[in-house]
Amino acid sequence: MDAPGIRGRTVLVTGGAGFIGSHLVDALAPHNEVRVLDNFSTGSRDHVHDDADVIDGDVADPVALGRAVRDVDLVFHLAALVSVDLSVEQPRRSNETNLESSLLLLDLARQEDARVVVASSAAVYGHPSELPISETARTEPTSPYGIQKLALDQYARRYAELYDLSTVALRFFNVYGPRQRGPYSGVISTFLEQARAGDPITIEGDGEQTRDFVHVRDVVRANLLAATTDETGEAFNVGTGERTSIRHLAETVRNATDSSSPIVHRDPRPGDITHSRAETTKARRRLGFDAEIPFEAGIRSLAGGTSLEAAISDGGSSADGESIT
Ligand code: UD2
Repeated sequence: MDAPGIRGRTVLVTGGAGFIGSHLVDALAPHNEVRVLDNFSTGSRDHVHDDADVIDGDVADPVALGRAVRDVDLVFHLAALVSVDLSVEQPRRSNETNLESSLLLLDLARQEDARVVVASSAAVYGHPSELPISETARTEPTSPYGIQKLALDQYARRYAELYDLSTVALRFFNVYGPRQRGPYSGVISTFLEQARAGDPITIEGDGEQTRDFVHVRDVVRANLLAATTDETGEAFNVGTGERTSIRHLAETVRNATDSSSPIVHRDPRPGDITHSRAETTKARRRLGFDAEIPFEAGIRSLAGGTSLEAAISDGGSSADGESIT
């Protein structure tokens, strides 16, 4: 995907070797000077576009961060310790990466007068007080990770007001797509791996819980829109507005991979969120963002090596209805 309207800029993508960041860099690199700051703890060099300048460093290192932000006019801040479990085990360590570094980044961006798009999360809502979840819903995070993302989200918005810094916070729902990997990568990549290996597909709990799965290509588009919108100082949900049950997901993955893996159940995850689904009106009206990749097509292309375009034109869209079964 190309980055319409973003040309000739000097752009920093923190976490640019990671799952979402590397796709964003691919969209920006053809027409911009792109710098990537990544410590390669979970990201991969193979996923970084050849034209990007790579700084191998940690966002928690003020020297590396200072170097990365110098002379940029746009920052996408995606670097984070994304493991919720790790944040529970080591809240201060994850706070250092997810919040303290982010605060320094916002201060450095002020010096450059750079726009900052920050990766917030549906984790800010905790157990939702309403469904679908609007941006004004109660925020009651259930983990240090969620608390850190909420603080970042609020800092970004307040920096717009207090210091006239152009910021946008994007609250990602359950993002999936190519290059998602590793132990914290989420249920879709876990199920795909299990199905491909012929291992049991393990549903935690009864599988009736639901999520709003949004394809990384849509998430990239939301980031690009955030880079140029006049609606700064705001937080936007980035989801599809649809819900998919984990049971339906397991069946879809099994079919898409032609796998004969059994679908099995184990204990529910303690404290699991039962339902999560984005209210998308604000993002549609004010950011011009509407998710375009239908869930079934997204899964089929991921599973089968078909291009997303082919999978979409093939049909099987769930865009006009909920894919819950
Ligand atoms: C997502 C985010 C997390 C945080 C959280 C906030 C991802 C990968 N994680 O966690 O960072 O923002 O939302 O609420 O997007 N499941 C199974 N079998 C498995 C793995 C998972 O049944 O092998 C279930 C799990 O119990 C849960 C659902 O699938 O009900 C989704 O799990 P997840 O870890 O992909 O994502 P989530 O929503 O817990």
